[in-house]
Amino acid sequence: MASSPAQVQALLALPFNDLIFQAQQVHRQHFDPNTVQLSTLLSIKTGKCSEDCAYCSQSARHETEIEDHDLMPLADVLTAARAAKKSGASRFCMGAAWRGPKQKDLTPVLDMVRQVKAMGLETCVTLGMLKEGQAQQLAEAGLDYYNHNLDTAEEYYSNIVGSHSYEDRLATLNKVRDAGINVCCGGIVGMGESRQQRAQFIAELASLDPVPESVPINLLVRIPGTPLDQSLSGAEQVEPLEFVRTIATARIILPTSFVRLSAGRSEMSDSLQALCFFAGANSIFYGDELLTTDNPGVAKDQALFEALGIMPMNQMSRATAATS
Ligand code: SAM
Ligand code: DTB
Ligand code: SF4
Repeated sequence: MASSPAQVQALLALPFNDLIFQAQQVHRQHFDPNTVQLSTLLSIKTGKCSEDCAYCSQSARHETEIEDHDLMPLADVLTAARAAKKSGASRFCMGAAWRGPKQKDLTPVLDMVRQVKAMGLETCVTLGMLKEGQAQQLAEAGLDYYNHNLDTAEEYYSNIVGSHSYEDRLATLNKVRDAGINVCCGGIVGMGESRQQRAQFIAELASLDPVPESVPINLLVRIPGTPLDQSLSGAEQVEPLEFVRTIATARIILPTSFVRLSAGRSEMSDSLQALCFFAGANSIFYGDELLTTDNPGVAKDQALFEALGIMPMNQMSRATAATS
């Protein structure tokens, strides 16, 4: 649903109960309210990135405490994918800290996509900006989703990233779409943006045509050594209820998209996560790690699903397959 930033901002400002009620109604029109999609992440190439994204631990320009590594061997990726499948994930997302892949980088990733898909998992990669023809190669390898975030409102983007532009991000998203790959595109809340800019950001996501099938909403993980950790030091974190409002608003504005409660879950209570699911989040990153930071472990998430009566999406489809 294309909406103006003003309309989105009016939703964000509704009385909390009205907003959550509306989000839950929209959610129930399009999805099973007790089903959550699980994606497991693997950082297949970590650190030494040429870009200067102010939130990111992997920029070569920031002094952070991460363990850099070059592209992982295929066998190690497949071992991780097998474990993800065994734990109940339905999608395996491979992330590489590149401005964009060179052909010599892309060729081994195509093999990873083919072989992970052959295991019966959906595949997703996030490799940075794509050049002409690269999305087509990924599509031919059978890639299901490409993750490339707009991250924040266009007007705020240059406060966060200087080494590439918002237009560059849109150009890659267009290539992905034209190649027939599903789009995973969202952003980060809590980078010092205003509520008005959060509204603009959601309106910009909704103006993509067609809208992204998957929308990750990350809560900024403040990583020591990153410029944002320094500039926000002493500043309050985003109010938890403001984060829930953002999820609910994304659900209403993007009624048919999976809204993923993404980075930041390790610092959230079970109650806050439950509120996010009630507000319409229906996807998470599932596994012990995100790219370079912690995620709640599998056992913790399984206990939360049990407490909330949530059914992981792939288990549902397995159950359906078993009875048909
Ligand atoms: N290099 C590729 C790119 O920039 O698209 C792929 C990897 S990048 C790390 C993927 C996304 O992770 C970013 O667009 C951002 O939304 C999210 N992310 C990275 N660091 C984060 C942090 N500290 N807190 C929250 N989200 C983060
Ligand atoms: C997305 O929107 N969030 C994921 C995924 N896409 C690649 C990454 C979150 C990274 C959080 C910080 C880290 O672990 O380095
Ligand atoms: Fe590089 Fe992506 Fe991190 Fe930006 S977000 S520094 S492009 S890995």
